[in-house]
Amino acid sequence: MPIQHTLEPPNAETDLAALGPDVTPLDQFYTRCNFPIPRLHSTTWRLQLSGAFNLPRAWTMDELRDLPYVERTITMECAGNGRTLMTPVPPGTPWKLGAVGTARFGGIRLTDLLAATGPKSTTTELVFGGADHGEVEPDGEIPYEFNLDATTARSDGPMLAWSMGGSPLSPEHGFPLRLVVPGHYGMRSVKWLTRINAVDEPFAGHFPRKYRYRGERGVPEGTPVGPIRVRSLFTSPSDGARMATEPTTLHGIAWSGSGAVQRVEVMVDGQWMPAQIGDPIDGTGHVAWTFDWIPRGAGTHDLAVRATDSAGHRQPESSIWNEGGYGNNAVHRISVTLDG
Ligand SMILES: Nc1nc2c(c(=O)[nH]1)N[C@H]1C(S)=C(S)[C@@H](COP(=O)(O)O)O[C@H]1N2
Ligand SMILES: [Mo]
Repeated sequence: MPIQHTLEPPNAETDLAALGPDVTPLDQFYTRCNFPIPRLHSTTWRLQLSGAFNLPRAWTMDELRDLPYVERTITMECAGNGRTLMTPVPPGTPWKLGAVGTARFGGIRLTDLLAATGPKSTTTELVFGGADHGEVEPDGEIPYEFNLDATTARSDGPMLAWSMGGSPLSPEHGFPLRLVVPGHYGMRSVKWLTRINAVDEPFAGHFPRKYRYRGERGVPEGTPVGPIRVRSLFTSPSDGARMATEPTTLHGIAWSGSGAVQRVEVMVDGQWMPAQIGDPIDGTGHVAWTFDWIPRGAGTHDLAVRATDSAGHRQPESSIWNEGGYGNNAVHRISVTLDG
């Protein structure tokens, strides 16, 4: 069952055993809500385009459905995933490692909507607005809003999705329409989308100001949190498992926002060895991996897994701290006890 952090608004993460090898079961998919869920009706709902569009107007769901339908399998991960493994633990939702999931999204390409509405050539960013709102420090009452640079917005990846796993989006995942930006941490994938504003200067709203790397060794101060950092996880066995002393297959998943996963290595008995990786299961090079382990003997064994992506990024050996607790992609370590 998912691990519930708060009920109102719902924030819950997935048990690692429910991740992989393919899509995440919908009822287990992690949920991250900053504010109460807005209850929207698809008949009265509109997507209002404003700012520097040639055709700034409101779209109904039926009008959006006239654009070419696409379906894509996409891995989403919250930027705070793994926060509680940093020392000291930064403030924020106390995610362990299950704020990640893979789903089949259905809807339209953002670029097709932009082709139909023509943001002016001066547009540098699009600001996506959700119908949810609430009180934050120090800004007071604000809606959820996040920006996306115009180049990424016009690329083939981002989707406006109305379905997930073949069903209409559920209220907690953004009904009736959300943005999904593959390869970027989840905060950019605005749920309950009702507004897109085309602007020609950097958007300085609360959330893009908050989601920055601050105080992280080796990263320029204030770098916006962006692409998902390469990461791998054990999905079975789970940390602390007790098993028989016999050959066993270790299972897991690996993904990256800046290139396909190229290599997964498992450490047993203090030595890194290659795991078998399967075909990519989504458009961002997410894979399932296995490792056939022949244990040396009974007792407690420390295991670790790390991935390398096609851009050459490899997971760090241990967590690298920052103020917000974002982007922690340290090597995943578990220990299992084999009965003698
Ligand atoms: N409107 C709105 N969109 C949002 C959020 C939110 O609070 N409000 N949370 C964001 C964050 S931080 C993440 S990680 C993802 C989570 O999407 P999910 O709940 O469908 O898994 O939604 C993003 N989009
Ligand atoms: Mo997030």
